[in-house]
Amino acid sequence: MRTLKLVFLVILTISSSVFAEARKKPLIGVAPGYNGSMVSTIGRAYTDAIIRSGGIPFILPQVNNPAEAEEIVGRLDGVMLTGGADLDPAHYGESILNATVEIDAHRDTMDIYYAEAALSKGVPILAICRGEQILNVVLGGSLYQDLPTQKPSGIAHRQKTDSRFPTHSITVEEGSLLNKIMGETSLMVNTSHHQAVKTPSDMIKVIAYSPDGVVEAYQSAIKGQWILAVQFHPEQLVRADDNWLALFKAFVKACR
Ligand SMILES: [Mn+2]
Repeated sequence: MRTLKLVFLVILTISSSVFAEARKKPLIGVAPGYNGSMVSTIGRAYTDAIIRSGGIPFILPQVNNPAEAEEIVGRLDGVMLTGGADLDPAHYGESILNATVEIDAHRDTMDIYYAEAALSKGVPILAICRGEQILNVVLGGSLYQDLPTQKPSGIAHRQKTDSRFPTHSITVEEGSLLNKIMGETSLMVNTSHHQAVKTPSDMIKVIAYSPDGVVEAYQSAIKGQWILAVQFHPEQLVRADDNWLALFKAFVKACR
């Protein structure tokens, strides 16, 4: 009888720890911006979206070299690259086009370390706005430096209205990751970007455009790593429209 009790206890302990492991929320690195080179800042909307979707956000610290970024990402289940200033065009072999290009060299360095670490570790990546742009550049693509002069159109890609609400449409490729997640081939999105993908990297597959032909989303062209990159700001849209939670939930699920 005592042996039976003991066996039962052992089974109970093992199974409960197995289930606890399965329930563990994924830990997701979130790339912040910087106020100088000593202070990190992150918009709450990014971390809220991860929390609401069942993940635990971890604000990526400033590091001194790629090895430190690799070590940190090695402990994480996913990486989210976020919005911010323009990229230095030197990263895709161009010089600064005009005075509208406002770069942040320190942020470029940190984002490139973390993007490369996330690619080498193969963890799921959700790249938003500037994150979408820098990931394309890290993978060998290029950008429009100043969208209004290099690709003028009737669409203002820097909306002046509340970022929680959409202002332009996008067409989404049937069968793409974004189509599967949102269940639509046409979506209304917000827009707050100065730059955009010009030459897509060979490693990515563009899956959404705005009506004026600007790249608004892409996924990995190679099977194996979960990558979704969007030019719009779902972390703001989700504050007003719960439907957008599906995007973050799909990311968090991929990170499990
Ligand atoms: Mn746009």
